[in-house]
Amino acid sequence: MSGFFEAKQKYESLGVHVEKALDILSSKAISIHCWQGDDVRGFEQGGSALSGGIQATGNYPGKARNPEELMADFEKAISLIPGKKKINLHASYAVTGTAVVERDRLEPKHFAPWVAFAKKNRIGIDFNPTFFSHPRVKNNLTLSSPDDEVRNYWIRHGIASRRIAAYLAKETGDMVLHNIWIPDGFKDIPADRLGPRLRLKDSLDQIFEEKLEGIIDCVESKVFGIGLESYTVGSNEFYLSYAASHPGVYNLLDNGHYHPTEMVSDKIPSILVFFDKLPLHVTRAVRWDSDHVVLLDDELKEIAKEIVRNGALDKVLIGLDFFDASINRIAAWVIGTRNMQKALLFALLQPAEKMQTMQNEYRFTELLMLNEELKTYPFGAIWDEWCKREGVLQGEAWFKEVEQYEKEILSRRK
Ligand code: RNT
Ligand code: ZN
Repeated sequence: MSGFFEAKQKYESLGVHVEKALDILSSKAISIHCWQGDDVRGFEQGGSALSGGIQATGNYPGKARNPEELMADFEKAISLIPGKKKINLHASYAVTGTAVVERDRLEPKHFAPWVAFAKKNRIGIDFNPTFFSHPRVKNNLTLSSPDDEVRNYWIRHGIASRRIAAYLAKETGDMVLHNIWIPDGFKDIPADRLGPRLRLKDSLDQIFEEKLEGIIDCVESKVFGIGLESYTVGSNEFYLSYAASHPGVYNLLDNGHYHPTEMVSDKIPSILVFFDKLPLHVTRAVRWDSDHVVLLDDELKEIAKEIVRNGALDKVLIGLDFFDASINRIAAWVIGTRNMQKALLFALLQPAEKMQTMQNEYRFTELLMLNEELKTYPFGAIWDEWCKREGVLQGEAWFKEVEQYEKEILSRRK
């Protein structure tokens, strides 16, 4: 006996509909980023050194070195992850064979193998243009560059990427989130803070000009990057204002991209007041935007609660964004994704209405009490049951499979 029935009764005595919670959880897709599998290197000429103010630290052996390896590793990971999944790709993961293809010349055909992969695994795709780790990034500037040649190159990359995203949508029959993040910024105090932002606005306007079917456009802000500590062109105010004034463009929240005491969980309901979609990059920042593997910590639970209790599971597009190169990368995917799902389940098992009533009736003591009591409710038994129903290994049993895979496959990669 797993204790599921007792656990279910306990939640039901609070008015929580457990079966409904499990059904909802099964239908919510989590977009898993391909770039945890190879430390954000991509496939261009065997992979590029990561730049743009982000860093994957560590040197754990066995990272994927080519499309075949990355696809195999990803398949291994998703076989251990319950529920609905998508794969999130970057343009730098184009499959071009031996040909060197400039980023502004990328075409849908370079992603045909990913379409086949998605169809085979019955998952959707999300897509990102790659504005970093490339010689055409001059002085850490792309879409805001004062150099027209540089700026136009990256505008063309953005345009090409949206067309690829539309192709992926058509092929998979699923909406594709197209997310623009650029590294642009300065290490030291800039002489001009407005000019780069005016140029970025103009670049975005050009990129978004073409009307395309099947894609959801979004822009991702940031507070600072490594080596770009003093100024970020695409700041929070910039992109939120851009999205608010450009219907069809949404503002993506990455919870590693704010000051440490600013909480994305509190930003979610603010944005939901004004937007019908809200894309997320869920990550874990340790002292800086370090992109550690997502844990089932208080903020993750709070993020999930804000999605669930506001009835926003269809509006909030959950994507993951972490890259730890110091541990087994398949385990990183499995741990991080399962934690996101655990947080959603934890939220789905809350008597949300009851608690909202307590707030509205000023019963704050009772609310605090219930919040704390819920923390020791038999959540694990419900989670295990869901894993069982989804046909994936429960508890820590999945790790044996990763160890086996490491022994047989990853350890042979040199
Ligand atoms: C960087 C952003 C961005 C990247 C990925 C690889 O700070 O979070 O989303 O992590 O696109
Ligand atoms: Zn991100």
